[in-house]
Amino acid sequence: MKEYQNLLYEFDGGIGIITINRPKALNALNGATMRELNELLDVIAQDPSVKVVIITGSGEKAFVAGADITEMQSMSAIEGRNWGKLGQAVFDKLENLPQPVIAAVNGFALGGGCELAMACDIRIASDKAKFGQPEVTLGITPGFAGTQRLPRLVGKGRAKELLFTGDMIDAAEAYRIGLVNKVVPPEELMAAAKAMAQKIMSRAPMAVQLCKAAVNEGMDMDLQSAVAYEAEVFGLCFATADQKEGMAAFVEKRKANFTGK
Ligand code: CO8
Repeated sequence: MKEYQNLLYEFDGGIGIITINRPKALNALNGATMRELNELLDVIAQDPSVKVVIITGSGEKAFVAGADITEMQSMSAIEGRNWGKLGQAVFDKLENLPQPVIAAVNGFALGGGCELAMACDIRIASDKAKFGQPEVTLGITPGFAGTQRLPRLVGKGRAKELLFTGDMIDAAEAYRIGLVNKVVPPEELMAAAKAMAQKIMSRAPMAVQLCKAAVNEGMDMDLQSAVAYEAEVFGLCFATADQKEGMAAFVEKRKANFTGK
């Protein structure tokens, strides 16, 4: 496995764990980190041994404290647009990775960090985590799809409040508004993320993958098209060995042994 400058990658029994690793800059996303993440996601997408991915930040303080402000400070309009497009493309790739992705949010998730967490399928936060989109305090809008994913997760009104004020919220409030799925003490964060990964891994892999595709594709369609898409996906499950196994196991009152076929 290739060594990265700004990322750590480990593989632990079916779980690929990506750590954004620039703790001195609170794991701020610079161009080099984003390009490495892009490359690593391509590797993971092609690796069937990775069943679930967890993304976290290095150190105790931050998940990711945003895009790297020192790098953005002198950007021209065109460079800013290209930087936004790169970030959007990488986060799109993450959102549509075949494997489920869990963000283990260990600290500040601000700006691009909140956007990174929102591009994951599920967010588990330490009770020390803080979330926000402080871009307006810097004279910019979010540029890695925060204006789009935040309202889809928490609703327009709450999203606009966070976007217009730039306020930070704590993990309890993030949970209350539906921005995170679960809040745990910091020392339990990785165990909680791995436990959820294990549970997902125990389910029929193709069915999980198709659920992800149905939600992601369907959310961008009108309801009628989306439910029609779901019917196709549902039908496809009946072509898998795991559907036969899952239903046979139920009828025979035993635990299913899924093979991902
Ligand atoms: N970029 C670069 N460096 C950073 C960043 C960042 N986003 N955040 C923190 N750092 C650095 C600090 O500069 C500091 O470096 P040094 O030790 O060399 O001075 C180090 O990390 C530690 O940070 P602090 O000393 O500030 O730590 P504090 O505990 O005092 O404060 C905070 C922690 C509150 C998280 C504070 O660091 C902070 O406010 N950071 C910036 C948060 C922010 O505004 N993030 C949003 C950035 S904009 C963005 O993400 C837009 C994404 C889309 C862009 C698309 C463009 C088209």
